[in-house]
Amino acid sequence: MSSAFHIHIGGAGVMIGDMLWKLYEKEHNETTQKNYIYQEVDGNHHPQTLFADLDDRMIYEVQRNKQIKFKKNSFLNGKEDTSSVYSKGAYTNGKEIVDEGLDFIRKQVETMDRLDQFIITTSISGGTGSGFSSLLMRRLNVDYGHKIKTNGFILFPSSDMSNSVLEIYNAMFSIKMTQEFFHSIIMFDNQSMYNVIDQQLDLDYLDYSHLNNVIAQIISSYTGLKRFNNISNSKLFQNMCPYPNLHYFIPSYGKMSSINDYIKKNQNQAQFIKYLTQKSIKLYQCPNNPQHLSTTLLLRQQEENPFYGKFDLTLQNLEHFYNQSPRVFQCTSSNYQVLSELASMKQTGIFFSNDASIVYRFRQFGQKFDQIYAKRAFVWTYVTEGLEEWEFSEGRESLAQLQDEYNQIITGSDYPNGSNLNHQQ
Ligand SMILES: Nc1nc2c(ncn2[C@@H]2O[C@H](COP(=O)(O)OP(=O)(O)OP(=O)(O)O)[C@@H](O)[C@H]2O)c(=O)[nH]1
Ligand SMILES: [Mg+2]
Repeated sequence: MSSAFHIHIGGAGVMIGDMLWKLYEKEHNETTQKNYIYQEVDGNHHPQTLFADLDDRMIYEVQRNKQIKFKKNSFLNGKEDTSSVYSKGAYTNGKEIVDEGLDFIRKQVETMDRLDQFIITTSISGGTGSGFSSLLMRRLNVDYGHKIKTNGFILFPSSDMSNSVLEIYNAMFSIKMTQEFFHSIIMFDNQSMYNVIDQQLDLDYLDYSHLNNVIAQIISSYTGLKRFNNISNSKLFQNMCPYPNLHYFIPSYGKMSSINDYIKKNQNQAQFIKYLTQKSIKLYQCPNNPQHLSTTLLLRQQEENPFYGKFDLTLQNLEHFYNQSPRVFQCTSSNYQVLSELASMKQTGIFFSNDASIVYRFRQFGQKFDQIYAKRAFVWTYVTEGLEEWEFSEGRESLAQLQDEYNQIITGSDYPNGSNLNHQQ
């Protein structure tokens, strides 16, 4: 029996983790493979996880929930957050607690059956989410190397929201970590999620809990393949990477409904797929058209739906590089909700795309960075906390290299229609 270990880092990462474990708790009775994420001691199930933050406020929020039997060594905090400075997370403040964190992970992992993956949630705009994640992931990589898959569900800076200078720097320093220490990255940004949720739900207000709920639902369906159905998910993302470095995925999720609007009618499957694959519900939005290198559809409902195995023309008609058909996974379980104003749907789906159109966002992100770095704004803030100045260009070069790799595929001879694509570079 394989197992997964969850690591939630920084304020946003910890709150996403909080939502996720609440959801797992709701799903507990239906979960057949409990050891995948829990350790069982005397009939109690203890989450195999680490919540790590440099201050204790969010951690304290998680600990308030006494229903879930977290272990003591699932919580790691320092004395003070980073005030949004990567280098405090990666060097000064982070250094004080990283060994303890690794020890907490090791002790838990030792009790697990056969660890096959780490699942990480974090926001790389934050100083802890970027800096401490980079430090911890580098150290984990030394200890666990390439034996264990590392899958990140990661918040990137939004494109239009007024990102602070520090958020842009933090995210730029993190690109290298996403390249070197992760096998797959599922990308989100708050603004895209706001848009998609607002489009699907008619709620009076939206806050972080709604955004975190969406990410939690996606992770839950992904681990649900194993937890409910004992289907291995460990190659799901790996099989979507034509090249190992191109491991960035855009998810779409639907449908959501508030309890008040819930209409109990079956959705037509073809329309449902069409809905899920439309551009406007991506949780990391790019203005240009999708350029799918590979895609996977993950559906969740109580009974397996044979329709998707036999007749997935809507999917096959999606334009793909390499003429590959999308793969379809079915997670058979109810769709639980933690937020009481949301309805538990009969069916939900996630459409994951390894979508080369993200180069647009990478380019935009690089330009923002260049503008602020040209003025050398706040460089001193990072340097006084142990960062070497060459790391600014190292981060930028990692991004440029990644852009190049995607560009080569889009314009390369690999794809006969490459030159006709609506690619903006
Ligand atoms: N989706 C979502 N975003 C959040 C949440 N909390 C904060 N954010 C956003 O995530 C970014 C990083 O914030 P945090 O995660 O709080 O920062 P951190 O990693 O703890 O880093 P420091 O506190 O600066 O040391 C900011 O842009 C916030 O707006 C959350 O619960 N959910
Ligand atoms: Mg914080």
